[in-house]
Amino acid sequence: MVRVITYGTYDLIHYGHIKLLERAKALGDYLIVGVTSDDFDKQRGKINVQQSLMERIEGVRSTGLADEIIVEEYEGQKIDDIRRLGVDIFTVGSDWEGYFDYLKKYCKVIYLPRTQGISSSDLRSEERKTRIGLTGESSVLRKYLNECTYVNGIEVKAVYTESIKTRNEYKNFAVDSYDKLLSSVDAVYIIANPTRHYEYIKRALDKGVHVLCESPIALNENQTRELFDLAESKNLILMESIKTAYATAYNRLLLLIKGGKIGKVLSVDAVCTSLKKLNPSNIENTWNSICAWGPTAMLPIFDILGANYDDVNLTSYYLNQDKKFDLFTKGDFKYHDAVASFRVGKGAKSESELIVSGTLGYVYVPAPWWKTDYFEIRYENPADNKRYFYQLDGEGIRYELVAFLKSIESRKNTPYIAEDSSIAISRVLQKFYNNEVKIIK
Ligand code: C2G
Repeated sequence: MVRVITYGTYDLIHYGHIKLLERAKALGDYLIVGVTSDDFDKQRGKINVQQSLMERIEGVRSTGLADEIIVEEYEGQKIDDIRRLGVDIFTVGSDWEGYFDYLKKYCKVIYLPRTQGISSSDLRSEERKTRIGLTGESSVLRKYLNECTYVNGIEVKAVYTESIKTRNEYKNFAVDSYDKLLSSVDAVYIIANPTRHYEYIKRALDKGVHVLCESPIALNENQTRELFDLAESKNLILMESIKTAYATAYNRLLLLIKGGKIGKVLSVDAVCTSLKKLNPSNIENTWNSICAWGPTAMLPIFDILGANYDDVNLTSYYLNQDKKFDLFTKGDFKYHDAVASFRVGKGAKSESELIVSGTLGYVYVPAPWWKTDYFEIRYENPADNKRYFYQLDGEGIRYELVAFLKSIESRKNTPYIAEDSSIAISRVLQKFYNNEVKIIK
């Protein structure tokens, strides 16, 4: 019996895939199809896959051509599979010509002519692309402009920045008013001065435009609640942008903690510092420490312990007497059965790590933990320590944009940042701006 194997994503299965499977089947007597896992696709840069692994497996099964279906999860698995499953022939479409010649040591390798004129990515982007606008006063806009190119189904239509100088950098995208931008897009990404976010978001939602806004959404709890209610009433998406939430490693450490790997969590301690040269003459347009880093630092606290803390105390070291710009802020949370802290600073430097302490062990994420691809779970006996690595491309921005697009298409808010967390972040910021803060200086 001649055993044949082939692999693929098989997203939105189409006749190109089916013709490949038919010819693969005809090469032997038994056909094994390896369908790629979501993680493996992400690792190899396929971030636009529309269907889940199970839907894609079901698609392959429905052709009736596969005698066996397995999941491809890691680089190099093909060699394992060929040896383990006694495969005689490996085959794949000619778009991979030469790429798998290394398998000739283990079995026959045949490249079958690819079917012209159809591909999953064409099917994906056949639907009207979501027109997105970018607005704000930050170099991060350039990053988003670049990251949008990785996301199928998104088209950048307009960029609005208040400063003419920055606007000129975005030549063919630049528009000279925010209203003009809103009238030409379906969705907008906002990274303005935090004091302006509420107004920018409200104007977008009032115009029926979906919103992805750099955290904080607003500087007080009521405004954040009001904006989420407004979005819901208009069947629009309002999504908070904290890139860390979309990093695979961060999401995996949350799952391991929730699965009890370190026992009961007693403390979450996050540090985010980045010493920046501050320009005192432009300080009102500069993000202070608690806005620039507070949401990121608070995210793991609320993701792991929830947003219903009993109390929070803030201690800040201010730039000057007006107490609006903190160079450094420490936040201490008390929960009914745990504690948490964050330390953030644009005028201070510390070890920017994340440590989650539990009754069985702890999670250690090295600096810069907020864009990490690596973490450890450590125990009393170092021999039991475990290390995890998950590739992160583009600091998580492209995954965030894919999540935003999927939320718009499904009209369901992203599960990555709970609305309660967004509201709790605004509540803490409200405490800061109400000067309910102990002062270092
Ligand atoms: N295919 C084809 N004609 C098309 C589209 C795809 O013959 N119009 C073939 C591909 O060459 C591949 C299979 O169908 O052999 C599945 O294609 P994809 O789902 O796009 O997956 P891909 O990432 O190309 O799979 O490690 C091997 C790769 O996973 C190959």
